Amino acid sequence: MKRRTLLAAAPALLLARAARAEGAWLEVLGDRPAQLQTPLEYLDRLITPNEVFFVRSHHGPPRLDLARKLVLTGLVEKPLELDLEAFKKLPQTTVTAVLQCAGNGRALMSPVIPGVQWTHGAMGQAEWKGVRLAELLKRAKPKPEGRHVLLTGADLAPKPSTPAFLRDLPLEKALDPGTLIAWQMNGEPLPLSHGAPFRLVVPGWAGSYWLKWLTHLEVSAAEQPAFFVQKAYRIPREPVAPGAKVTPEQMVPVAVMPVKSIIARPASGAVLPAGRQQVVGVAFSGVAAIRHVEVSSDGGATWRKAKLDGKGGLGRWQVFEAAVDVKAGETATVIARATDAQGNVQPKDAVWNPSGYHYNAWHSVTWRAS
Ligand SMILES: Nc1nc2c(c(=O)[nH]1)N[C@H]1C(S)=C(S)[C@@H](COP(=O)(O)O)O[C@H]1N2
Ligand SMILES: [Mo]
Repeated sequence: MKRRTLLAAAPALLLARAARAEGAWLEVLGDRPAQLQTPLEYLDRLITPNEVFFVRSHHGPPRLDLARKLVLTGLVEKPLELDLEAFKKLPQTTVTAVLQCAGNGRALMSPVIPGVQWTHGAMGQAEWKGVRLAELLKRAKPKPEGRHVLLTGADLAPKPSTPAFLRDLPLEKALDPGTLIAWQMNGEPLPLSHGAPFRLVVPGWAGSYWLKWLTHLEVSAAEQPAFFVQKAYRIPREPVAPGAKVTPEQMVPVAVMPVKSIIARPASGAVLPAGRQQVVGVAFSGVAAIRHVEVSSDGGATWRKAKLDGKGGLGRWQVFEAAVDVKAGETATVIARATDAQGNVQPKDAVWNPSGYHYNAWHSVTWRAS
């Protein structure tokens, strides 16, 4: 029996463990805690299966505790405390959205930047189900001074000197009808690695806002003062030269994801039969829906539109497809370039920044026809 078939016959829990432990479907970029990347070949479809969905965290998961409560306090008239059962009784909403780490593509920036060396696979799209954060806030009734929602998860820093992963969501984005507290991912209860029992879903914004293992939301007048808001996940407002000094005042939070597309297949370096090949990938923008994706076979001199599949929307990816003909013995290099409905065009080169965030340069693949 092939290993895939063997795994398919195993109970779900075993399957998840086997897939992760062997790294057969997720590329291991780090361990203690695990940093797992989705292989490029899976980024050719509207929904990324849970078993191959990238995993990233700073301190690793807490223990699985499905009885852990969700608390909403701070500047509110009526604090809330809910367990999963009570949470499931609130009005449920489903949102399809891209979760992408701000550091996706860091490995492709030059000069080299320290940090997890993600190439393309620190992103995935899932159908998230849960309760709108706006719905919870409506019940809790924020006081007029409330401007931020401070976020705490159950994952602990490994030692007291390491900062905890505390984050902040501006109240305006918390009230956005797309912002959810999810307990389901692709029709299944959230896996522990993706935040069980509760995680935040913030369509259009980078993964650092999608807090996992969520335990505490606190409405506050001031922004979260913690390390991971004030020092990390920031980018210079204006581009800076590598090595240049950047003052804290020049930095702004990494939030909205810029327009981007990547090609999932053919795989670069492949030798394929001569004739027609379909170039397939995904495209999205945190600003607006995708307007179109174009491909070029001549280094960007001329472009033609690819076909788009799936529903468009802010922070939601669509699959694109374009046929490319290559004669025997020739080598093809195909570039993809996405444009969103606000007119933002994916750039040839990404803007280098000290932490390697928001990489969105043109992606190309090269194959030879035999
Ligand atoms: N509690 C908690 N939530 C977290 C993190 C973390 O370290 N702790 N990492 C964030 C980052 S940086 C990313 S990119 C996403 C990754 O989500 P995933 O592992 O479900 O793909 O989770 C976010 N939520
Ligand atoms: Mo991230």
